[in-house]
Amino acid sequence: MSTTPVAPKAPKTNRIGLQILDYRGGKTTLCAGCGHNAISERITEAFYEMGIKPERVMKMSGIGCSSKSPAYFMSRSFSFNSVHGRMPSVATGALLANKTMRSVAVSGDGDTASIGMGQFVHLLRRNVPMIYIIEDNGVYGLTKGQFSATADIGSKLKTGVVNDLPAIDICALAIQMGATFVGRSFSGDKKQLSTMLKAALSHQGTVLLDVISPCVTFNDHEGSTKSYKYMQEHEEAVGEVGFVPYFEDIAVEYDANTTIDVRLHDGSHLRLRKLHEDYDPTDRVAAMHHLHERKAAGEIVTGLLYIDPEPEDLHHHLDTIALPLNRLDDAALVPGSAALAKVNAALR
Ligand SMILES: Cc1ncc(C[n+]2csc(CCOP(=O)(O)OP(=O)(O)O)c2C)c(N)n1
Ligand code: SF4
Ligand SMILES: [Mg+2]
Repeated sequence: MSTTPVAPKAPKTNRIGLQILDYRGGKTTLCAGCGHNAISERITEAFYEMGIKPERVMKMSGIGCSSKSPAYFMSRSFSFNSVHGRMPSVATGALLANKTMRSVAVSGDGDTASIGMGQFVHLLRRNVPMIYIIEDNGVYGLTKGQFSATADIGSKLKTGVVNDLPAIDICALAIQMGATFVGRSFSGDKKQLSTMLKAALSHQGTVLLDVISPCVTFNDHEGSTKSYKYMQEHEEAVGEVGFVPYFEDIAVEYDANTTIDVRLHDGSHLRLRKLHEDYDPTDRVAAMHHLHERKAAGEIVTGLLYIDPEPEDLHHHLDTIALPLNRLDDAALVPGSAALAKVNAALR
C-alpha cells in the first residue's frame, strides 16, 4: 500500500514575508513572571503583525530591569542601552540624524519619573516621533525594590515601609505636557496592550504608553498597588480599543453613538468603543479631569486616554531633511565661504 507524502506546512509569514522568529530577541534574564517579559512579547507581535522591517527600527532604553528588555525582542534591529534617565536626549539625537527610522523606547518608572524626569517632559513637548513605553512597577527593581516616584501614597514595601509621598501620574503629566498619544495598559491585558501598540505604530509623534508591569520579586504582595491582584481588582478601562491598519479593509460597520473613530496619520483607524458614556479621547482637558476624578475613586484608568489625530512632530517644526545625515556629501556639508557669508548677512 502506498502512502501519499504530506508536504511540510509553510511557516506563517506577515505581509512582508517574515516569520515571527525574525522579530524575536535573546532569551530573557529577567525573573520568571516579571511583567516586563509579557510586554516584550507584545512588542514582538505588534511589529510582526504590522509588517515593519526589524532593520528599520531603533530600540532605545535607559537603565533598569525594564531598560534591559530591548535585548529580548527584535535582535535584528539597532539598539542603544543608554545612561540612567538620559535616553530621551540620545533618542532625539538619533532620530534627528535619521528620520527614516522607526523608534521604540523602553524605560522604567525610576528611569523616567525619578532621575529622568527633566529629559522626559521635553521629549513630550517636542513630540519626538517614537513609541515610549514605561514598564511601571512602582519600584526600582534592578536596585532591589526601593519606591519610585509612581508608587502610590500609602502603599507598602515587603519590609512594611509605607510610602508617604504622593505618586506622579505619568499619563496626566504627559497630557498636560502636550503629548499627542497617551495610553495606559497592564502587562496582563494582552488584547488591550497589543491593540494600542499597533495603533502606536501609526502615530506621527511621541506615543506615551504607561504599562503597569508587576515586579514579582519586590512589589507583588498585599499592600502594593502595582501587584497583579491589585490591577485585576482596580483596572477600569475608558473604552475598548479597536484598530484597523491601513493595509486592511475598513468596511466593518460601527455605531457612531457608542464608538469614536479616529483616522491616524498613515490611514489606519482607531476605534474606541466607549465604556464611560461621555469619554472623548480627543479632549485634553476632559481626559485630565477623568484621570484625576477616577484616581480619587481608587480606580486605575487604562485604555487610550488622549489622542491628537493631526499632530505636528519635531521634524515638522525643524523642517528636517529626508536624507539621513551620514548620507550627506561633501558639497552639502562644506558649502563654502559664499554660503557662510550669506548666513552671516542674514544675521545682521
Ligand atoms: C546615574 C545612576 N544613578 C543610579 C543608578 C542605579 N540604578 C540603576 S537602575 C535604577 C532604577 C531602575 O528602576 P526602574 O527604571 O523603575 O526600572 P525597573 O528595574 O524597576 O524595571 C537605579 C536607581 C544608575 N545606574 N545610574
Ligand atoms: S527584580 Fe522585579 S523588575 Fe526586575 S526582573 Fe525581577 S521581577 Fe522584573
Ligand atoms: Mg521600576
